Amino acid sequence: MKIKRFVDSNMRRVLRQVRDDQGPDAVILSNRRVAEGIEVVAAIDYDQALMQQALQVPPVEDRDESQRNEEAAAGVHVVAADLKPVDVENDTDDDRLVSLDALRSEISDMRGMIETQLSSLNWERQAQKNPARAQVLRNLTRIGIAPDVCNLITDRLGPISEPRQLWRKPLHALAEALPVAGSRLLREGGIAALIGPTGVGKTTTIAKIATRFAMQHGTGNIALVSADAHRIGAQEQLATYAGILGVKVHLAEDPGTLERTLRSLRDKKLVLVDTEGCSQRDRQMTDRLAAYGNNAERVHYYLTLAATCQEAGLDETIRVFSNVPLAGAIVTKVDEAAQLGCVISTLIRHDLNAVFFCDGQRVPDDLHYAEKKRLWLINQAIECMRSSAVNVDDQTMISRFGYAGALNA
Ligand SMILES: Nc1nc2c(ncn2[C@@H]2O[C@H](COP(=O)(O)OP(=O)(O)O)[C@@H](O)[C@H]2O)c(=O)[nH]1
Ligand SMILES: [Mg+2]
Repeated sequence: MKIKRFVDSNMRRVLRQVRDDQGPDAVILSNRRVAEGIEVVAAIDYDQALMQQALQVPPVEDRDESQRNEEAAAGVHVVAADLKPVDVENDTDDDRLVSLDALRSEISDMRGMIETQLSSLNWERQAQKNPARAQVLRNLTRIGIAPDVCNLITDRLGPISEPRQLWRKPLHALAEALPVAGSRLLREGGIAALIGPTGVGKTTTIAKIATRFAMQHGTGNIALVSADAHRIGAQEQLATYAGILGVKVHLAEDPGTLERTLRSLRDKKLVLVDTEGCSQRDRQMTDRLAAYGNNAERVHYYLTLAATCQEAGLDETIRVFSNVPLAGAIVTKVDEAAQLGCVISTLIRHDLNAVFFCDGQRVPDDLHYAEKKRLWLINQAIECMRSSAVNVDDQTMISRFGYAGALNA
């Protein structure tokens, strides 16, 4: 005889555990309420006479009818015990909450199962109806493009007449959909502030832009401003780059000082403002930046996004900085990203113009005009896919594109 103890917060689940573990011939020897929920002791290869003799317990017929029904429904035999059925009358509120929670989670499990099955059917139907479209969605998913953007791109494609278009057409459509803008910053100058979370490469990019500009217009026309009031290290980093270039760094610790500083620098062709690198969750910082935006001088704000970031992080950065008027985005760390689909999807979804792409730490070589590098970025995305050997299986496609929205209606 093999005896085992089972515990769960829910009677039906604990009985299911017994049946799964010990099979239909399992017998229940006892049940009782314990701190973790309901405890059931069950056995297989059971000798009834021997056990009853040992326990001196009433036979199974003496027990509550509903209890017997529940056990019968679960497919287990109860032969003996100090069996006390769950006492609904005397249940405490806590007990009822536990069973309500259990019921809710069971309903949610069932709903999940139905959704998965409908999604699977839905995806199969789509794939049968339009196999080329399904393959294009799979290809775009392999480079990390988000489902909403995949759908947007496939909706723009005409009919696909030969297999090689399964890659070519969507990649061209993706490059076309990528919002980019030319920047006059390097040619004509202006006042530019780089904003974004800590560590994305703002200071490094300022050094790249300043160096490029200096190569064409000389260093006398450039000023660098540090609006990073809190981190000495950040100011030092900018000062180091400024020292190499031979230009001065001006400190502006609050909006008032910044405005005065910018006014005093009116004769400079290019003024680059390095802002505080704080967490993108820091609302105070973006409010301060928005206040900078109110000053009389015309400051162009560029949101700096690291291509290494996950999509949720990129979306959150854009949302948090949405109270600052943006002139465009600078995408850094293209060289380090495992997948470029995230940043490409984010730019398309928010219709945010990329102005520069950066693909390394070298100043100024690794700074590129986004306008001229759309196809290059898409090619880089393909390279990332090849080197990371991403596998997009049916399950991924079902969960991304087969979702049975009807259930939510
Ligand atoms: N690989 C790579 N590293 C970069 C790039 N841009 C910046 N970095 C590095 O990222 C780190 C943080 O850069 P930093 O300019 O200090 O970021 P900030 O906090 O936004 O000012 C530094 O080690 C930079 O050298 C890039 O395009 N590619
Ligand atoms: Mg910095």
